[in-house]
Amino acid sequence: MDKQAAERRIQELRTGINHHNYLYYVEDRPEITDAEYDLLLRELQQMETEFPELITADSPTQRVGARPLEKFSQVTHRIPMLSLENAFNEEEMRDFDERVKRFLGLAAGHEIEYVCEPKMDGLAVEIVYENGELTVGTTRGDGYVGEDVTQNLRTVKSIPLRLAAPKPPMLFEVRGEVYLGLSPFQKLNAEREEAGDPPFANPRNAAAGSLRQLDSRITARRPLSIFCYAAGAVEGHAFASQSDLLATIPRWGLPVNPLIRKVSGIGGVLDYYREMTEKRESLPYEIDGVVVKVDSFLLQRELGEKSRSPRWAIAWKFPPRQAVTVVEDIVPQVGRTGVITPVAHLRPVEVSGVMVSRATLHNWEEMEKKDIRKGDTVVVERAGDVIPAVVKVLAEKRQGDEKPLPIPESCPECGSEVVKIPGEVAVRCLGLSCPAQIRETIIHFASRHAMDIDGMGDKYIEQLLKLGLVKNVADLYYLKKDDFMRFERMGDKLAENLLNAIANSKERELSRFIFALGIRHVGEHTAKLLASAFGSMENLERTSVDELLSIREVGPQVAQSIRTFFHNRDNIQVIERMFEAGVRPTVEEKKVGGRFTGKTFVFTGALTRFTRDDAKRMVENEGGHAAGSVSKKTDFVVAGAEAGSKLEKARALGVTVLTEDEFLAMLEE
Ligand code: 3B9
Repeated sequence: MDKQAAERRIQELRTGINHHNYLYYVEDRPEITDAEYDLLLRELQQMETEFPELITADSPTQRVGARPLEKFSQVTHRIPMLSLENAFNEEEMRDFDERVKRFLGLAAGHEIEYVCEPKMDGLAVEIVYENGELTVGTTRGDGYVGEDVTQNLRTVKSIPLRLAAPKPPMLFEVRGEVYLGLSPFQKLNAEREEAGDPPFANPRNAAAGSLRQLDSRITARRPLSIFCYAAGAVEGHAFASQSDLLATIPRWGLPVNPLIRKVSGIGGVLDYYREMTEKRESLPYEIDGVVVKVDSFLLQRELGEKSRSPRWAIAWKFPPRQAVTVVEDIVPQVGRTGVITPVAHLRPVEVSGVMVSRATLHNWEEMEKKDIRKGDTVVVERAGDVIPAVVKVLAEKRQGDEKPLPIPESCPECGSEVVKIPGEVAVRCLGLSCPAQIRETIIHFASRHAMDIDGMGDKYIEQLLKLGLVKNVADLYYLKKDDFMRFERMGDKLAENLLNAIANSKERELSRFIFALGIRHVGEHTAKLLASAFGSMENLERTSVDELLSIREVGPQVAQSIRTFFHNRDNIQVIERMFEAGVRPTVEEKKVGGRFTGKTFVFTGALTRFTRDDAKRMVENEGGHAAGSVSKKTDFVVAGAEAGSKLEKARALGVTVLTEDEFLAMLEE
């Protein structure tokens, strides 16, 4: 290819990639699959290797910095990044509304226009665009001086390296919250525990830790996101109001939380707060309150600032999801990879509507640092995790007979040697045939996100092991009806259902199969990467460390772990036996030309004809997208019984509402 043709193709690729990035991160309705996106990026990378003189700083390939920094340099914010005053109840919120009106000389009955925003529990940052190009990114710091984390912010995929505006302003400083979603947070912590690194206490700390990495390659591996909510210095454009700002910046390619709404008066604020309190439980990220801002910038200017916070905004915090209870016991629990975790058995207590009776203490180092002992009275928190955590001990409640749990000298399940690897926090059982590890491996294999063997719960797996009917995952595929009939309380129908569920799992996607194997450091995401890069088990089994390392996002630790797994003859044999029993992992080919291409669905209410996971799969198989909340961009809302606010919103926006049967009929057309 000559240079001119290369230049054209490179430009085309960059425009395309930026467009798909925008559809994915700002509009939340991708039109191509991850694999197709990867292909575009790889072609661009290839071309830039061939024509290095054509590389520019805003090329989508230039997100990860060349080398780690020694330290972050300090940057003074042109306009201070203020903090927010807090309100903790309705009364304090009403006081705020009255203060605003009094200050502005408005009648008590006047209804101020407010913009209500979810308060993301993340890390405030500022990103500077000069003539449309991202030049500097900083943390908030103390509000006046922050740290230059440009290299790291560039790795956040939802942050555009160039504004999408045709005529971008000369200077645009945008502010927002960088956060880590709940599911990436849980995944990250699971990986860290497996690797023997201390887990993060909450998504906020994980986001902060990720953004403060001197090596941006580490940040790049953490799927951070951003929602923007304010501007700093702006030259060459004027915004009239907060709602004007928030309507404009998505058009420039910057993500804004779709739950933000303009409301009238304190009544509107109260409704919004109540709605978010409910929504909070089902959001894919943590919020810790709502932020209420006077919409008009004219009024904002009139109100001005107090010493560190504006008079025109307030954060109405949610009550913390904490409760006080007693640690009745601390029990060591052996996981799939042999890591032994201390788990607190608690006197059951309700934490904002959910009964909690167990809490993970993560590891001995954590437990000793917090000095948690059997018998202690503790504060438990249900934070960004399904598993509650112990926040702290109420030392003043000690009687004197509380006992710490020492590191076990041998595995509590198999008696094998236990090691604590220096530099790691994990305590591991070294037993190769530890029944706990085998049990957890099989439970993982059958679980919903792995082979999804419907109905095959922990209890059945424990019975299969106890009766000696299975010794590894391959044995599942050789079970007969009579084997199940040996269980207590087992009927014909149930046994047949279980056998069918096992048989149905034979044709799961390759990525699920790879994930199900439980290879250390290979989570769902890595399994998907491997499946699309190798396309078959045979290829994956034969691969080299170098070949693995050529995959973006696969580091040395992961590559080595995969090689070690397939180097083990027992593992290969187990896989072979599954294939002999008819297990045929399928290679996923999402349809681009599917009947739902470009369409967004939202499922709400009680579904009876299929599960939410099934629905998502059906939509994605047809090239569509299943979203969590209703917006202007939603094409269809499928409503089950007792559908609530989402259905209302759909009606208000004029979105087509379908019954479950109507949805299924669309698939058959
Ligand atoms: C001077 C959400 C958070 C948040 C502000 C937030 C934290 C802080 C803030 C940002 N979540 N919103 N908003 N959703 N966690 C309101 C404090 N704003 C500023 O820092 C700021 C500071 C300004 C403007 C914005 O100067 C002005 C310029 C023009 C008119 C008035 C003031």
